[in-house]
Amino acid sequence: MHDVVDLRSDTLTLPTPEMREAMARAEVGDDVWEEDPTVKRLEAVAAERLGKAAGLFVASGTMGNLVSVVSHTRAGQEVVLDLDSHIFNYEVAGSAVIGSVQMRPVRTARGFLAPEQVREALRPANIHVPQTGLVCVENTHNRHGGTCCTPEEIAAVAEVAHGAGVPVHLDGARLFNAAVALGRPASEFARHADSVTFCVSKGLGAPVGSVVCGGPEFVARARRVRKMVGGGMRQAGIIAAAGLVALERMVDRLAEDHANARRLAEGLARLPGLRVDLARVQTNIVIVAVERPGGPAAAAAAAGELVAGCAARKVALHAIGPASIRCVTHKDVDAEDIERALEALRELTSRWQDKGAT
Ligand code: TLP
Repeated sequence: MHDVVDLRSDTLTLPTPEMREAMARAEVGDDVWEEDPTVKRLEAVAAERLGKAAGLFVASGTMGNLVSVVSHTRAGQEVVLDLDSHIFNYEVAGSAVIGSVQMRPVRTARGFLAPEQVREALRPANIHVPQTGLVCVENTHNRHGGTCCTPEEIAAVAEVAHGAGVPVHLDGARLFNAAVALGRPASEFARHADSVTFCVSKGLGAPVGSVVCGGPEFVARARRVRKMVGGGMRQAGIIAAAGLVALERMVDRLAEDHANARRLAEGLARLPGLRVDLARVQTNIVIVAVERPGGPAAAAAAAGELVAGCAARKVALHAIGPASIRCVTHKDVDAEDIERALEALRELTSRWQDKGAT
């Protein structure tokens, strides 16, 4: 049980005592000179887990995706990706600013491009059109509620992209959630992608950082781009040490977060005025739609009231749309906390019973 039940994001997880100890003891050097042994170890362990030749420690998932896009593409090329993807929506258009690439967002049913959609989006060799430089896939998918795609689905997309000589980048910020949920090693998801970013700072609990993995030439290019965007960190072993603990100790326990998300989703689905698509609750994210008679404005007002009412009860939620709330479970939310969150929402929505709950 925690003072505040913080369901806003798994980025809010705090480092474990073991991480803090590893940070205090970390052997360090200047990582721009490639002399930090702890960073090198994290990069090697990460690459091995993903079955890739090399890894690169970066400051964030956003930086990992940015250096990947820029390393794979040339200015003026186009990047094919899902309309709801994190790269397209929440990375401040960094790839457009730094990489001078154009995004080609495609609307998908579950957040995952189908091979036919990739085939349709690939540009022909025509003097008028931009050339396709990269295809991006996100797993688990954030805006679609932590849904997973299988290694086979990634393979099918990659087959089309590679057939046209186009590389594939996997935004695997929460790749280990997908691996645990589907019971498949992370390397199976990574196998068909040319590069993968995953975060140690989300459900895995480290305070800072992500690792980009790929082939040696790609990682050498990505290292230069990381330096260009100011991501060359010096004695970064201090934070990489926590990343190693995250990778070595925190992966299997993600199953607890998934069980808590399911408990929360099932409880929320029973409350009046709330709709949860239980089939989409596959990992640690629950998306709740607020539905009220009176249309979108009434639903948005009700969602705002719920978030504020929960905050007053020390339950922190995050609105991701006018009438849509996201709850993310993580290591600092336990089963008792889930009950407290449900209790707060039960109390708040019970007022709607007599007002024609949908
Ligand atoms: N997502 C954050 C916010 O930016 C929305 C969150 O709270 O979920 N890819 C995916 C799929 C992500 O969900 C995120 C973070 C990132 C990349 C970026 O990672 P950071 O925050 O480390 O830059």
